[in-house]
Amino acid sequence: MNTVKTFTRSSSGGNAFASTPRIEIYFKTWCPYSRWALALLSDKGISFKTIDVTDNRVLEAEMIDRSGRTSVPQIFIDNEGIGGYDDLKALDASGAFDQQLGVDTENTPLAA
Ligand SMILES: N[C@@H](CCC(=O)N[C@@H](CS)C(=O)NCC(=O)O)C(=O)O
Repeated sequence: MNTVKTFTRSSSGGNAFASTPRIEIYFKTWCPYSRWALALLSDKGISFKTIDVTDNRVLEAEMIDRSGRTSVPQIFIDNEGIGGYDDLKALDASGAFDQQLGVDTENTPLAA
């Protein structure tokens, strides 16, 4: 549920269809935490939905309703709120985010 089929690289080096999580981010243009979160997501090379709540009270209310928080950014993975930039950064640092994205982080060196 809440996943999209996408063509992605598999860890074996071939190509395979895999389910990637649906990522959404509510943000404000002037907020540095929002910019850092957007940059982190962009660096992953994944597609994600951006929701600009800078001057949009309706969408901001939706964000608060869904997340229970008033600060931006608010990030959702498969409809589940994970929090803001600090939370995304921690998830990424732990390797769990890449795992959810199906990214190979092993960096196995090539045999000589
Ligand atoms: N720890 C949060 C900090 C986010 C934050 O402080 N955002 C500011 C704007 S840059 C904000 O929304 N402040 C208003 C509030 O906290 O309600 C994160 O990493 O996302």
